[in-house]
Amino acid sequence: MLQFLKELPKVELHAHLNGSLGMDSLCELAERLYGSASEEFSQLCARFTRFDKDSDLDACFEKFAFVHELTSTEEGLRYATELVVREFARDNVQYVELRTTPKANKSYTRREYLQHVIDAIGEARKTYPDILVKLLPSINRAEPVAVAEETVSLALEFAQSHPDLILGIDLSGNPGKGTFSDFVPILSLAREKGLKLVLHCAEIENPAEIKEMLNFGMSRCGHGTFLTPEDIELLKSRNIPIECCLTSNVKSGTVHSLEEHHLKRLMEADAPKVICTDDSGVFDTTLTQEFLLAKQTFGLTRDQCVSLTLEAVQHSFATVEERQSMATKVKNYMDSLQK
Ligand code: 6MZ
Repeated sequence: MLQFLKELPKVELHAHLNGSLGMDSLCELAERLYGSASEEFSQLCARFTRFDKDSDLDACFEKFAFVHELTSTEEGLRYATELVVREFARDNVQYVELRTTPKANKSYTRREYLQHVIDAIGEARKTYPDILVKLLPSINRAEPVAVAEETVSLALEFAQSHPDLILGIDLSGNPGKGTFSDFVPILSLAREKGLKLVLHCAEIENPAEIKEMLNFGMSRCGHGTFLTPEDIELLKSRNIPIECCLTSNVKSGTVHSLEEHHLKRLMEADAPKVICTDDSGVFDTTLTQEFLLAKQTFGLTRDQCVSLTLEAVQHSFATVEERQSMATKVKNYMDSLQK
């Protein structure tokens, strides 16, 4: 099954750029930036200790801050982007929608941040032509609304110049911080102007906010851990998929164990769902591994893994032609196994 899943041309719809750098990539990045003999390099490696079971969401947000230090220069950001594309390509992911929060610091503005990521994706695709990459700029809900307004404005501008790359806006960030309603006007504007919306919703227990988000609507729902059976029925009736990130939820402590993961309830309810990594680097996983866990925990069959992949194809923001081509790759793979 591992080999089958590894070779399956997979589709990743929920991946944060700075969370998707695995240990090897982080070391490679640190080495490139500081040189392996430097004090900075040894200090960085020592700080990047692996997550343990007691980790919680706040601890994982500290880990992002660490990765952000490595991507705080143009060189670091560009190389990190290329490494992330490489990681997904090596896991035989044929399509990935990367999300990232444009940042401003002494090396770059938010506009330059996006430009560097776009350029680096272009470079990476030359080396890894088999993977199709799309970009969803993220709003960090812990930051002021003015930042979100700049992000949406940049996303709209870059969507004009790169209509095949920038497809939507993600709302993410520490779910315990910020207030969803503050972002409603800017998210509404983004949607009116044609950007798709993917919202982190129900990652923590907050019934009032969950209702507000569901009323507002979204193209896909990130996590959905604390959705009620009624909420799930509502999403099902609107054909809105829930992006399930098993390892992320367990390691960040929002779900107690794999066995208790809501993927089971979604399967029982026959609700739309996709399997995703979230932060494959920070949580030390791959999309192959997430499918394997779903198989080991809930007994997913090969056919169900293929159906979930085709479900992800349909819920991606790719064009009709791109989706057809993705589905064909899956079909060809399955046909090749019959021979
Ligand atoms: C909410 C998350 C997240 O944007 O710097 N992010 N937001 N819940 C999660 N579950 C664990 N995982 C990642 O990638 C890292 C950023 O993505 C968001 C956080 O804002 C994090 O800082 P970028 O590329």
